[in-house]
Amino acid sequence: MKDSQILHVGKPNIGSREKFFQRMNQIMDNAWLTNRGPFVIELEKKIAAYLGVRHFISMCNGTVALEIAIRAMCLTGEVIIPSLTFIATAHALQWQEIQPVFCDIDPVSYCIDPKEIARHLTPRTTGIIGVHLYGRPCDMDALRTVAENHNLRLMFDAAHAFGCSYQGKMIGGFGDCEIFSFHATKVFNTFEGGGIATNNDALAEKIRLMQNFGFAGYDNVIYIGINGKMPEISAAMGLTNFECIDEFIEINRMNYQVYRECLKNIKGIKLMEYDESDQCNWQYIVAEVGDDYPLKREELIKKLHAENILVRRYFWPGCHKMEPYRSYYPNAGLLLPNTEKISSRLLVFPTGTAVNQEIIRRICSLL
Ligand code: T4K
Repeated sequence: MKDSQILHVGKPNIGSREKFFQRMNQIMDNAWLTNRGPFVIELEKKIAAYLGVRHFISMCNGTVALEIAIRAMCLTGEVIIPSLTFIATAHALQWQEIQPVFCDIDPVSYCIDPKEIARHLTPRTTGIIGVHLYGRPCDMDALRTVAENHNLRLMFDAAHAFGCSYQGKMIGGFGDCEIFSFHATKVFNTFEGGGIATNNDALAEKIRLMQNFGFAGYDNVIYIGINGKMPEISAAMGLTNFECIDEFIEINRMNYQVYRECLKNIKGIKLMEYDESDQCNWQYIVAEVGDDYPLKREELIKKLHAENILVRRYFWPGCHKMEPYRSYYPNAGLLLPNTEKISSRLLVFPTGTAVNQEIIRRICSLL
């Protein structure tokens, strides 16, 4: 079986090769490969304008963006996050010896449930990281109220939410800052990459310094820093793909509609809905496999994989059941009933430019 015949979740969307190769040549001519070259600067400007934020600082990936944002915001002690997320959200804290405290999700939005946060607060709590899971926004108003009431900092892991909005405002401008991932599997990719969006000038300045080892000019280091820089080649890919972002999102939207139409009469398969009154990127096709479906989820996965349809279980079993958290907090699941139930049912299907109507109809007919 050739890999091209396998249907992956997360197959990259790739814009014009010609334009990308032109930019690659330009990089060679410039002999400027990294350290805030012209393509990085251009991409940052374009993304800041797209998100409607004062600052967008590109990064080498979303995980380092999270780590730097967490450090720049002086989060310490304990930070409340949902357990239903990619493991990077938790690891970015633990890597810095900050304890991720897992909070349950709302069963409809799959995002952190603001009503559940209070029970997790301790004198060591310093912040909340909401995750816009699958690009669907958290309940920002409720989260802001909880954060303000308890004097906590609030940031968002918006790794899935590039191109999405909340009540008409682009995601990127909420909380103290929001981080994005531009990994190959995302609706918009820079091979590897990501960034931090913020409207806070002082925070942006600190993030820029930390991303470059803490250098504030030649030979002058004023913070602990790391190397979080995006190279020019990634920015060239970003600029190329950014020219097609509307097209990629439109393809995702049409794919979603075909899935919706084909799945609507399949008992036991419930497709996750998006709020169409806001802008969505439609990047994840997520369904819950219910008890009334004739197969258990794992049996269904086996059958689909046998047909080379590599559906995924993002984000089963929840971070609290992965190491080291499973060992550190063996009873965390007791306060996470929605996370446990929903993660055991989720199934993510292929979408993006790699599929078309015919492929989607075939997948659904197998179901
Ligand atoms: N926060 C959240 C909420 C996130 O979801 C993520 C990343 C992050 C933070 C961290 O951002 P980064 O540091 O990654 O920028 C994949 C991605 O690697 C990861 O970026 C993403 N979330 C996560 C949801 O998915 P894996 O371990 O599932 O990747 P893998 O290798 O199994 O690939 C996924 C599928 O994509 C495969 O079926 C094959 C296909 N694929 C992948 C690549 C890289 C391709 O077809 N072509 C490719 O080039 O994590």
